[in-house]
Amino acid sequence: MPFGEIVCGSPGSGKSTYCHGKHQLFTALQRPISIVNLDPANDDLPYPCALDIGELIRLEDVMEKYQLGPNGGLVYCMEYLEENFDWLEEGLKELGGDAYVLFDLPGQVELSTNHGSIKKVVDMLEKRCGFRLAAVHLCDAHYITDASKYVSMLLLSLRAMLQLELPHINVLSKIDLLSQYGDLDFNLDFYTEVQDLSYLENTLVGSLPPRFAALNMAMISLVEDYSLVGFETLAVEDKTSMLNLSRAIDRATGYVFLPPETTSGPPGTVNVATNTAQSARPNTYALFTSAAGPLKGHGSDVRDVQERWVDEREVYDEYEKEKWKSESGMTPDDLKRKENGHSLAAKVRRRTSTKQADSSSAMDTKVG
Ligand SMILES: Nc1nc2c(ncn2[C@@H]2O[C@H](COP(=O)(O)OP(=O)(O)O)[C@@H](O)[C@H]2O)c(=O)[nH]1
Ligand SMILES: [Mg+2]
Repeated sequence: MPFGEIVCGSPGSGKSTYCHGKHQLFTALQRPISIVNLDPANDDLPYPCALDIGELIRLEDVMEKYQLGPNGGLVYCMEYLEENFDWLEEGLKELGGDAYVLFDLPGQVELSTNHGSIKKVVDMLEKRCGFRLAAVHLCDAHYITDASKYVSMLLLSLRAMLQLELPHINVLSKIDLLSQYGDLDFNLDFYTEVQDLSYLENTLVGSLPPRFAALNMAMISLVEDYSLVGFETLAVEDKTSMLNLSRAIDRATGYVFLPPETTSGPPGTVNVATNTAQSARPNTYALFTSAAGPLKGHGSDVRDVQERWVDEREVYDEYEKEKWKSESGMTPDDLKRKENGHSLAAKVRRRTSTKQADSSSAMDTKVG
């Protein structure tokens, strides 16, 4: 059975970066993963893409042909995708029945909160292609620094939950940048657990004209009535953060990862290669780490996240730098510089070989 994530959220919330990061992580873990880009505005894809909506329809062509702006063009593209779902279905079939697919959606939030096409595409993915899906809704953590922006983010998240009707994980992305925005009014768990929003009243009344404050309070009571919204956190370059989010998503979809037989499990894991008894359960470790029970370990609690990224960020950064250095002989910055150097060298090599090919074909033409 194929599994997948509908990755949605406002422009710049980190959707494509998250897909790229998850691709790197899962490839290292030998977990299956493919990415389908459904955002026609994504020109420069950072990740290897199994299917790209650009092969079906291009935003610039639509805007030019129908004289539409970018938003109208995107609505057209999504309606076109809905009408031509066969294209997506065929492409997904090629990924096989055990595929794990990330769908990178456009950032125009109305498409996942109001307009019907994405909802219909999601329904067809479930009903026609047999996908088990979760929605992963990324929200820039910057919004929690301002009470009224936080309220609008809550409303947006609630709207997406009600529209998509999927197991839903809201995520505060770029949590690593939070300490740059100054002190928060409350601890991080206040914002992620969305327990008692009435505490926001003082801030809202103090910072907004009375009518807007009243409007915000009305929205708060609506969010509280539904009692659905909560948040996970994400710092995409932090492995612990990515693993914890992945486990939360696995629990929502019911996905159980079976590590390949050749990988060595932690102590206590039944070794399938040598133990052929009927009762041997190859997935005991995977089952109990991902699909069952509350998340355990460092970083799984929001208070750990607060300590790592808000209260003691410099201390942890320094500690991790030292750890990297002692393990690999390089700091993360050195490693990044080295990787950039490699990709720059590869770019230069590509350029030179294209230039050589161009000049030799030009020569051929002249000779011909
Ligand atoms: N510091 C930090 N930056 C991030 C993170 N995720 C994304 N970004 C940056 O946010 C910007 C927008 O990300 P992008 O993936 O293009 O957003 P999208 O429009 O939602 O696809 C890029 O400059 C990313 O490098 C994160 O976890 N931490
Ligand atoms: Mg993007």
